[in-house]
Amino acid sequence: MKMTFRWFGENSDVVTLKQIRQIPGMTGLMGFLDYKAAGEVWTEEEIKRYVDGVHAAGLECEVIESVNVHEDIKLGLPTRDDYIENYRITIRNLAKYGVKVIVYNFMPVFDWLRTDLARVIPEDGSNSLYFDERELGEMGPVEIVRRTAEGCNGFSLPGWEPERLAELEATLAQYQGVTPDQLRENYKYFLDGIIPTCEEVGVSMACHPDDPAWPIFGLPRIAHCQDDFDKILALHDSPCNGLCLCTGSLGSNPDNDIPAMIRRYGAMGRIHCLHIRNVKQLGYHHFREAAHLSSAGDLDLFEIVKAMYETCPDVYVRPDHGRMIWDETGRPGYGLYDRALGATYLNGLWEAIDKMARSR
Ligand code: CS2
Ligand code: MN
Repeated sequence: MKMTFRWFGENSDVVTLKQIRQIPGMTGLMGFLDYKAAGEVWTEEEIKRYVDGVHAAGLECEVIESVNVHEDIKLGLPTRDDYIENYRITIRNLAKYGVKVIVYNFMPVFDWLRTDLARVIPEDGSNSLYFDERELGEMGPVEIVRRTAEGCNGFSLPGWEPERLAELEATLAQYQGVTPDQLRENYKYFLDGIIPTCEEVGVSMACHPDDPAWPIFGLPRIAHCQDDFDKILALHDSPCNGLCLCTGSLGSNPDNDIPAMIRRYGAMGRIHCLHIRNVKQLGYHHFREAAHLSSAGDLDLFEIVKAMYETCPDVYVRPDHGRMIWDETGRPGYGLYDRALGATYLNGLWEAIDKMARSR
């Protein structure tokens, strides 16, 4: 397990590399250039600047997140070939600076979606990201986007680039009538276009699940359960076509057996990284994000780490979102303290599982 942290870059994150480096056991980042629009080439110069800064802080940068896929690719529009070519150039550029895994998603329009970015947890006064589908129905997509933009304390959130959101209604209209099978066909076209490049330069693609783990606003979503992942991996059969197994995203749906999924895809060599966090179920399609500790939510983190230990022990991991605790202010979901506690807890589970396995 290589413990990493999401960092948004020095102009965009209040958390510093020095702070990240001081978290026990932290080896590197899952890095991110948050100002890049979907479809743009990530140039060598900007990648070099980012990676050099990370290395200078004593951290690795072998995983990059959110190289976002342009909607034209997901929609299968004629312009997709240009965007796929840009994606290939970005893969090559990232590989030149030591990147081994790229985390992306194939969700139409939105990255993760919540109805409240700072819902107070009554038991202890901390707050966390929260979702209640009934609120979503009342708000509609445009209102939820406005609220998310207002609630994020002036920070950008992954996948919520302003230029994409400006065109929200038009983009939503383009998806009218697009079926899950059509989306999958477009996904295959994308993978067929990029995976040979990945194989050539030694980069693995890691598909992040839909979050929450079901369709929203009538949009097709094809990455939120085992059946979906089986289909995605079959779209282009290569070790470079893999997964970012996010326990919190998948865990929003209690039907997903996450340890079993880790075992299945870990044994196949198709998990390239994990995002680990806990979820507290509050009702049907209603949950909040919880502290990592198993007893704080509904996921069994011990079983999750054990499944990882047994099937994909060398994988990159990061604590996913955290709560806001100890009066910290910052980007919702991406504060320092709770994510650092999460990393420490995961390292503790790992040490215990490892020592127990060795002492047998
Ligand atoms: C991540 C996603 O931080 C997060 O919530 O789980 O934003 C993830 O990085 C993207 O979906 C990948 O494109
Ligand atoms: Mn995640």
